[in-house]
Amino acid sequence: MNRILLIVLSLATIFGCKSRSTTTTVTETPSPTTAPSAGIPNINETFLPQSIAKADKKPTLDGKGLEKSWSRATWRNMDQVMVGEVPSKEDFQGRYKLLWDEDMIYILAEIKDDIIIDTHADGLDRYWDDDCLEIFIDEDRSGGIHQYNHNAFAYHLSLDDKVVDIGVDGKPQYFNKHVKIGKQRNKNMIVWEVGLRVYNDQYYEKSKDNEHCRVKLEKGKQIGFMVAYCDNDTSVEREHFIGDIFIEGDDKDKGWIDASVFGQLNLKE
Ligand SMILES: [Ca+2]
Ligand SMILES: [Ca+2]
Ligand SMILES: [Ca+2]
Ligand SMILES: [Ca+2]
Repeated sequence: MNRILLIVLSLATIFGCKSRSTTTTVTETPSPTTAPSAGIPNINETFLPQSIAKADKKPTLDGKGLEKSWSRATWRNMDQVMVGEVPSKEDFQGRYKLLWDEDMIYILAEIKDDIIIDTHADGLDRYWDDDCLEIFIDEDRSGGIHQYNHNAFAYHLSLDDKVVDIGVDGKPQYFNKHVKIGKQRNKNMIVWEVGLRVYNDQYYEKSKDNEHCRVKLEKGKQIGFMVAYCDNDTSVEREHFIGDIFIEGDDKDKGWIDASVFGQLNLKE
C-alpha cells in the first residue's frame, strides 16, 4: 500500500468516514490486468457462514418472493448498526434471504422504513444519503481493500433502481447491468427481489466487454457478502446504516473500503 493511500485511509478512519468523499485524489489505480491490492486478508470470522440453497427454478424478479425455492431459504436479520443510533422498530426493520444458481445470487430483502425518500436528483450525488439497499460482494472471498478497484463491489440500489459503486477512477458510476431488480412497495414496506451477476476482480468498466469476468457459480464456492440499508428520514446525512454483519471497533463503516469485514456465503445444493 503506498504512503499517500495509507494517509487517506488513516484520515478516513480518524473522521469516521463520514465525509465519504469521492473526490479524493486517486493515488492507486490498479490495472485491469493485474491482481488487486487485496492487502492482508483479515476475514470476519465473527459470524458463522451462511449456507445458501440452490434455486430449483429461476425466481421471477417481481418483488413478490412467491417462488417455492424461497421457502427453502432462511431469513437473516439486518440489525447490526454501522452508522447512527439503534433505530426503533417503527424507524427501521430489515431482513433478507438468499438463493443461487449458476447464473446469479438472488436476494429477497424486506425493508420497513417509516419515511422513504430520495432527495438527490442526481443518482451519483451522495447516493448513500438517500434510502438505498447496499449489497457487498467479494467473489473470491479474498478480503482486503476494494475502494478503487474491483477486488469486491459495494452496490447501492437506489429507489429508482439505479446501481452505484465507485469505479477504478475513484468516481461513482452506474453498474446497472450487474443487478437485475424487481421491487414492490406497499406504504412503508419495500420488498426487493434481485438477481446479482457475479464478477471477479478483473472486471474493468472501461473494457468493451466484461463477460469473461462473469463467474459461473458452483456448489462449494465461498463468497464474501453482506447486506445493509442506508436509512435517511429527511436529515442532511443518512441517519442509520444498518446491516447483517457485526463489525468490530468504533468505526464500523468499513465495508465500502475493506472487504475483510464482510460475512461469508457457502453455496450448497
Ligand atoms: Ca418472485
Ligand atoms: Ca427510517
Ligand atoms: Ca476479492
Ligand atoms: Ca428512510
